[in-house]
Amino acid sequence: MFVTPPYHCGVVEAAGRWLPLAFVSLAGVARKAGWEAEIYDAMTKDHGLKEIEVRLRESRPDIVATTSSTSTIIAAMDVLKLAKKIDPNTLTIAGGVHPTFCYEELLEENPHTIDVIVRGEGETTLLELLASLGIDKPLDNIAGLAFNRNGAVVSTAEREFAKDLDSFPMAWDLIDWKDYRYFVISNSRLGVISSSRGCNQDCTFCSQQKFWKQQWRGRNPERVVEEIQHLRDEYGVNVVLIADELPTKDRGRWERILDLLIQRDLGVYLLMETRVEDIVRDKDILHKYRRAGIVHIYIGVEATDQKTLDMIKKDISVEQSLEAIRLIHEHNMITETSFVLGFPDETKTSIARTLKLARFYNPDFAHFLAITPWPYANLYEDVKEHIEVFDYSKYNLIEPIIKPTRMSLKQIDDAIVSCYRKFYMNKLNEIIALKDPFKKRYLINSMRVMMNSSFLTSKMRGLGKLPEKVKKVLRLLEKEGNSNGDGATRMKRRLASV
Ligand code: B12
Repeated sequence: MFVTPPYHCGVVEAAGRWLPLAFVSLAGVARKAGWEAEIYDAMTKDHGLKEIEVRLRESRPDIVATTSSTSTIIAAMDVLKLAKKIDPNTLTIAGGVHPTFCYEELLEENPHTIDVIVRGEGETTLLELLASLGIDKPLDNIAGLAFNRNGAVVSTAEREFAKDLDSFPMAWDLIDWKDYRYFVISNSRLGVISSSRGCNQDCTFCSQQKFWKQQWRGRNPERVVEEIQHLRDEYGVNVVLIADELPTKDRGRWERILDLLIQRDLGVYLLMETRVEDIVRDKDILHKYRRAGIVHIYIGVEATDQKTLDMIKKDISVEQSLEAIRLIHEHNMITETSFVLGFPDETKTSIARTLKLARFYNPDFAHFLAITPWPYANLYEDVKEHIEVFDYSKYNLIEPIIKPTRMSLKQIDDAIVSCYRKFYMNKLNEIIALKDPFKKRYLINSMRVMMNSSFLTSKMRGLGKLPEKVKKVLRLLEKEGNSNGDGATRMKRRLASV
């Protein structure tokens, strides 16, 4: 049984319910090794340890496997502890980015909880591990593992990356499809796919390029589009998140995916992330993005001054970011970006400058994130003296972890909320004036979703009466959306009275 850690911090899950893609290929692999597999997305079902215990007692799995990033590691360990409590003979497996890098610390601190850690890409390692059970093959010969033996941590050879990402037997039939929705688009069923793995960049705050060893592998465009079609035809999926770090890396491959999507006209909305320089590079084919179904692009702008961009090795220029946002808007797609706050030299003045520039860039959505030093990211060494929070469950990009020299953690926390508030208050008038009905509805729904996000509502409560005011404005906007063309001027007048 593959179980997601029951962890919530109220940000991304406010926008939808996202399926655990890693488990789809891992469960497929488990079946290939001759096991029966079950995917239990406790996080999405909002199940806590009590419900998980009931489900484990009902299913009585021989093996319980979980996945974890840094913020979810404590919740992941709780799941495995529970599995051991119910039946000490259950084999427990952990995988994902945090266990991959922090396997020594985890195995030392949880010797009776984790039996095996799968380091790095999971499919081939899991296949070999599962096939070895019961025939007493020593784990030492399986690359990509770590485990305790006689009180010492053993790690086996590095696992090489799979040559063919299209070869995994995806267990889509094990997904409980009714759970997955994107709240921004009504009547949606949300799928998640991966068209490539890896990133060749060197950004010091990120862990993904380290996880994938700065290598990038793309899937066959035909297979990617067939998969989207399969999800639509078989499970009614009409919105798909492309989970890749960098789907656009190979322009030829990417354009082929776009062309195939246009040809097949699947009627599926696509959400994706990429880098600003690829958007600028693709100026001449951006019209194909929208026609292929791409409606929402997240680009990591991260910082608004060149000095910080260079410091974090983002390898982009301020001008490129500005141009990328402009281009995406020109093609009627929605832009989302993040700005990272709380570097050691942060001051109130530098935050005010970031906010001002965020408004100048003017993406549809801006996130103001607290810089978070994953203990294995390159940034960690640069900032470790400034770390004041050591509880991993707070390593979620919203809770400040680093104390800048001239600001307190509380001041960073307040500044983040204040940036959100000021940025979005400005947005409302813009939304009213939008001409494109799809984009307008999308942004209105998103604003509502954001205001329902537990992260923002709980933090804003202490900072004035904004939520009530924004809710009122949104109600008015919604009314307008439903009334087929109540003019922008009339709406502006009404809004002014709020
Ligand atoms: C989709 C996604 C989500 C979904 C998760 C849905 C789900 N249940 O899986 C949602 C939207 C809920 C989400 C939330 C968050 N996310 Co997120 N998310 C992603 C994203 C974009 C894709 C993940 C994915 O599916 N990858 C594809 C699969 C195939 O790769 P994989 O997960 O790494 O799995 C492979 C291996 O790691 C390994 N493996 C993984 N698990 C296991 C388990 C076993 C048993 C085995 C054998 C192997 C194994 O094998 C897999 C196949 O090879 C990644 C970025 C990325 N591109 O990966 C960020 C990412 C994982 N998220 C991140 C963060 C920070 C968060 C949030 C804290 C953000 C927030 N403030 O809300 C929350 C945490 C909430 C939570 N409960 O998880 C960070 C984690 C950073 C870190 N080092 O800790 C990432 C890396 C983004 C980034 N660039 O920094 N996220």
